[in-house]
Amino acid sequence: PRHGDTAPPELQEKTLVLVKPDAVQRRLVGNVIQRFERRGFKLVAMKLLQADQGLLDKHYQQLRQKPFYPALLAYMTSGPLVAMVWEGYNVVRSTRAMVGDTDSATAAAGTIRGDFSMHVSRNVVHASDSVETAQREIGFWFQQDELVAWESGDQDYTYGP
Ligand code: IDP
Repeated sequence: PRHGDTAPPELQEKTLVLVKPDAVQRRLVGNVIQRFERRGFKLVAMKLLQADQGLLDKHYQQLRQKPFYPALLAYMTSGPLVAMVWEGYNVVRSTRAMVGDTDSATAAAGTIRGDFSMHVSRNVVHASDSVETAQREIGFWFQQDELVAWESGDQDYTYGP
């Protein structure tokens, strides 16, 4: 069995991705997962849940004073979302690039938001914006023992020697 993550530390960077409630309703979960999986990132945690205000107040603590925060809270609690932790080299930066601009209207074609979303208030996904933020956010959404360390059999083909 491939238990334990034996990859070098630079391949073990982790980020939090949320497939937001609009994407769950629109049946886009598989599509979002497929992009990260196909890129070569490693899925190390995933769950479907209904988020509550307490969790979102922590997750979005930087935005609590913004005028759109009540609408953001209503959106993010409107239905279940999928929380995932993805791992790999430079995963935080690469994932932000794959997600695209916050404002869907200017998100580049080929990005998740540029391909699946029309408006900033329904922008399909969240991805952590720095390694430090990712560590903090993963702690809000997952218990330590919900992260599965596993050895991926294709590492040499994904990263080279
Ligand atoms: P990010 O999700 O691209 O990191 P943030 O600025 O951290 O962008 O904003 C968090 C989330 O808040 C956005 O993804 C979006 O759902 C929502 N949001 C940001 N700006 C606006 C706005 O002007 N109107 C409505 N919702 C917004």
